[in-house]
Amino acid sequence: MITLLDYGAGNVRSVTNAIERLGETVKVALNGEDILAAEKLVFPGVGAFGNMMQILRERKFTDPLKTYLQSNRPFFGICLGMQALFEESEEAFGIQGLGLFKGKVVRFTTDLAVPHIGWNGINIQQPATIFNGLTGEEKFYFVHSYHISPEEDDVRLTTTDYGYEFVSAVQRGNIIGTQYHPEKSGMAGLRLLKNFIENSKAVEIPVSVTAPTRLAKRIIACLDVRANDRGDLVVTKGDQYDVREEGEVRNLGKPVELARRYYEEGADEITFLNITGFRDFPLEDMPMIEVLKQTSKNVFVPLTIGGGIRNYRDKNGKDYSALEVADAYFRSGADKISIGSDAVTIVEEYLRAGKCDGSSAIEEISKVYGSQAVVISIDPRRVYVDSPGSADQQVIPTTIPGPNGESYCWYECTIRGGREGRPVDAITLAQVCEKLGAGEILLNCIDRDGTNSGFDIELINAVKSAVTIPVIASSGAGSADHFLDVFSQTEAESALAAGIFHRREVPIDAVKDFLVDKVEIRPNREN
Ligand code: 1PR
Repeated sequence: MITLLDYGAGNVRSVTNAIERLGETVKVALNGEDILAAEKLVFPGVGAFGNMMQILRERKFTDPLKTYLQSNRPFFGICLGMQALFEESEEAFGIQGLGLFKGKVVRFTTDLAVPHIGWNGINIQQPATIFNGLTGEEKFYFVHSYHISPEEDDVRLTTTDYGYEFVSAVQRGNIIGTQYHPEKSGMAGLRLLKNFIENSKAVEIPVSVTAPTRLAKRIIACLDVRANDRGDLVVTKGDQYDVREEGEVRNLGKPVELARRYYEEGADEITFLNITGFRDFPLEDMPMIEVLKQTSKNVFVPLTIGGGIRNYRDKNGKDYSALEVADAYFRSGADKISIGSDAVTIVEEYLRAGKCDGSSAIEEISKVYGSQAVVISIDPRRVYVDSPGSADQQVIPTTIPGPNGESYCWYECTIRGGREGRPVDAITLAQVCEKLGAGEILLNCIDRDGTNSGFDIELINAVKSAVTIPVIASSGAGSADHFLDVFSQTEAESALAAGIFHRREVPIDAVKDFLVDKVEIRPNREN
């Protein structure tokens, strides 16, 4: 039996699912006695260091945890669960960690996008049974803005490169911590967990330090989900956001089945968008929560969910915060939430008031779950203008002339699934959202959506160069070449597609086969 430390703000469902998939049972530690009684303890952490330590203290978990760790019984700390083992973190000055390891947690200082999100490699620094059965060449899923900086060299288990080399896992005796998420790292991650569960004593994988590791460009499958006219929840797909064909909502499959197929074909991430979320309330729309729960049982890569994440008042006058909606999604298996329409409203308010007060959904959710868990989904549409000065918005030159030969444009943000245009432009929206604490931009493009005509490279370059957080290029993929275009002509960290995957026009594994040796990717299929 594995004891799982759930302090309330992490996605423990994925870890539980992964452990159960490996045939082991999970008991959640509800109090200090449960921690002290554990035989093997897993501590998954997602969120923010200060919030985590505060909850651990409030629940009186810290002393039992220290006692457990000192007894050298098997412990696996994941991400924040590893960072907690250190003395302190730059993420929360003045708040003490558990202090088992000397050193602190520091913010990335690199020109690359922060958070460091995606699949990166490891260089193994000391022999460890945890890597039995692996080659050391695998990539694992990372998502963090802070990394550990241990003072003692002998605890370094693996290192990873992102702008510079940092320690990505530690080990001392039976205590192991990884910055990467084994529960989100496909078969390689499951193997790590299996070795931990079985307390594997077989051959130890030797030290393998090859070349600097490289972050892979991610290929993301997106599933737009809504109820069709008969009330069945289906994956649909729009043509410039129009999801109806001959009056009927297009039905391209069942969400849970499709997500599993994409995982097996090698998707690096799966995104679900509840496309009627702007009008429905997710906590009443339980099918989406169920979709997440079911998907996370079989899909061991990151899951993002969007649609309807905002403050809400139900018909009885009861108020729910966007944070509560996000809580429900995280607890159902989501790793990131994506905010669309509400982000536009938040940014408009910010621009009007000239400041933020910490109460927006972006600020509240990123404070609890960390900025890496907050994606902003932008649904922009081109507006052509004659000259840079003819609009108040951020205007860019374009090589694709407008209907009247215009050679400039700006990107109008929309809400309610593209139904309503707003005066704020996509570049400004991305910049303000980053300031408020968003960790990633999902950059759609209504003009390209469903057209198979390729990504809007000009839009992606304009937004990517205006922010320091990762950008997901979306809309328009029609061939494997389009992925090469977006990765060679922009700095986008990942590319998302829907239609070509749903229709099997170009499956994910075909995209990856095409990109091998041209772009750094995670090549493995998951079956
Ligand atoms: O506004 O917070 O409730 O979130 C609603 C979410 O639903 C937003 O993220 C918005 O992008 C999405 N959405 C709303 N209506 C539609 C629609 O299509 N009618 N889907 C919609 C947007 C966009 C993409 C799509 C790519 C790739 N889908 O993510 O998957 O364009 O498509 P392609 O490869 O086939 O070209 P809120």
